[in-house]
Amino acid sequence: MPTSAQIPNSPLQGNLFSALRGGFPSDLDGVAVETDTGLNYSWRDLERASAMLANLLVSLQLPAGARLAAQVDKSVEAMLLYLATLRAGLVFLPLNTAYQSAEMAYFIANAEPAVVVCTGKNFGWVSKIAFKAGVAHVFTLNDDRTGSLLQRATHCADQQAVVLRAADELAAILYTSGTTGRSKGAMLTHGNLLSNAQVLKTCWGWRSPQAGGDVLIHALPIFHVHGLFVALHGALLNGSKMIWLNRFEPRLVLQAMPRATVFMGVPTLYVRLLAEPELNAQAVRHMRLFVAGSAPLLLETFAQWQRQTGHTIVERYGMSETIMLTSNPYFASEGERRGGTVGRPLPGVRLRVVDEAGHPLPVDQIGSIEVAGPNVFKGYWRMPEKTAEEFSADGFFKTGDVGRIDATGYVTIVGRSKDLIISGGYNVYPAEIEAYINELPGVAESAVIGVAHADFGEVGLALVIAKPGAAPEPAHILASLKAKLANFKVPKQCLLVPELPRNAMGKVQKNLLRDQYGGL
Ligand code: MCA
Ligand code: AMP
Repeated sequence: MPTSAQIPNSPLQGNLFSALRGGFPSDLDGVAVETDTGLNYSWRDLERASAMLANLLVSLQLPAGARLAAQVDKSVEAMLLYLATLRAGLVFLPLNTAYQSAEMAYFIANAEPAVVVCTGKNFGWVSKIAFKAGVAHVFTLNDDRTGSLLQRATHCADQQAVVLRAADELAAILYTSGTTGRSKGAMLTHGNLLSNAQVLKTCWGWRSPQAGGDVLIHALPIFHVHGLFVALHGALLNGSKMIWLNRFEPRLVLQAMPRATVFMGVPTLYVRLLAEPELNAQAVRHMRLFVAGSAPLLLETFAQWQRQTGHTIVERYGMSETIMLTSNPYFASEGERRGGTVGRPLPGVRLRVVDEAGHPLPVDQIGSIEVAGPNVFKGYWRMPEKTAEEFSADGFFKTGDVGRIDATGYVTIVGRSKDLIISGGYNVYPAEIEAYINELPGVAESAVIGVAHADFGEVGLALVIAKPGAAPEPAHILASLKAKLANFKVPKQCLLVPELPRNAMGKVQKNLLRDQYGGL
């Protein structure tokens, strides 16, 4: 892996969009994005359409730092909205399309966006929440290139002077749920995002268009770090074409592979691709790089991918608060790609493992992972105390992940100190689900734990104690949760139990529950 000194020294000053735009190839008429519905967007299209949308946003005359919240289905136009938000110097707040009204009401009240963009089908309830919270502008954007946002933007000029932003100004806020209380908005700056994108460009050997070029299969959602930043920034900064899938569909990915070179996915995507009989060395012959992350990649999946395709997946590790932290080497000269590990810290990232007192631990000892570097976020939105709690006295961010570093610098994540379930690459915080369950009639208390799942890696299991004399129906409990929460957060199973094991402090011992029910 290159050292920080070898990372290209592009200026970290300025608007991230300008740096991404600087990566576009000189021939702007070439294809930048090809969709599965047969549409082609040239680099000039990306430049012009993002300028038009940015001009629309600039015309709203919003103050610096104003937020634009988007809960829209994946589409090229949704990606252009992100680029336009950067261009206009506003702060992008992507929201998972699975979020329902209570979740949306919280994000909108907490972030106080000036602009909300939602789908036409959700306009009724989303605009109600937004207007009630004082949002001045609500637009719609659908994945078939319709909606008021595009209608309004068609009247705007297709050239725009990118609004200047300093490296430490906010580019995006990503909400990440907390182990206690409500979600926290991780504030990422233009500098955070650009420095990380530049490091990954070098580490993963992105091939410039002059050197044959790369083609990325973009199959991830664009409301989280993996799809929005790691995949998208990589392609744009390198001037690489994207084969754009609005939904992950294994057959479409397989069809795209003969024309592509790079694929990024959460482990569930690899598990589902492995189930395709056509996935073999011939199918991936044109590919050069497979990246996995967001959740632990099972050794079994890593090894089966090697056997079935002849390719070795590059597993990397990241967080919403830090973007990417470590990666297995891409170049053989920098070491082997080791399954079960997340590789070495990226250039510029300082990563240490500490004991409970915060003292760094020697090689191979297990402890809490802490990190520092240009990629580490600015803090949680309007939560200075929470921010202070999550940083050590000497400025390292406490990831909540537990791991070790071996003598060769490879990091292995062995668990989490935070009570978190990662299901199909989405984070689910048991505390949030338990709070909903505990409010249901007939429920005394509950505990939600993660259990192994062949497809999603991990899924939630709800263990519920009934109130004396009550007999709440597990199926009703799950149905009630489905009506209120994003679908991926709903536990896949619910069991009534007589008691929950507790330690001397009265805290539920989830490790014991995982031992007892983990095999379900
Ligand atoms: C869908 N379902 C899920 C999940 N997704 N259940 C648990 N976990 C999930 N992840 C459920 C739905 O509730 C629904 O259940 C049923 O599965 C089918 O839903 P559908 O939408 O059709 O599912 P799908 O399209 O097959 O989606 C599965 C998926 C998707 C493609 C794996 O979850 C996905 O795109 N995951 C990627 C997430 C991601 O990008 N993570 C990166 C975060 P029912 O019918 O009962 O309602 S960034 C990050 O973590 C850090 C920074 C990092 O390191 O990258
Ligand atoms: P998020 O807050 O959604 O960004 O999720 C970040 C969390 O995902 C990290 O703190 C890790 O627990 C987990 N994670 C990301 N990549 C990996 C990986 N390669 N292996 C294990 N866990 C991972």
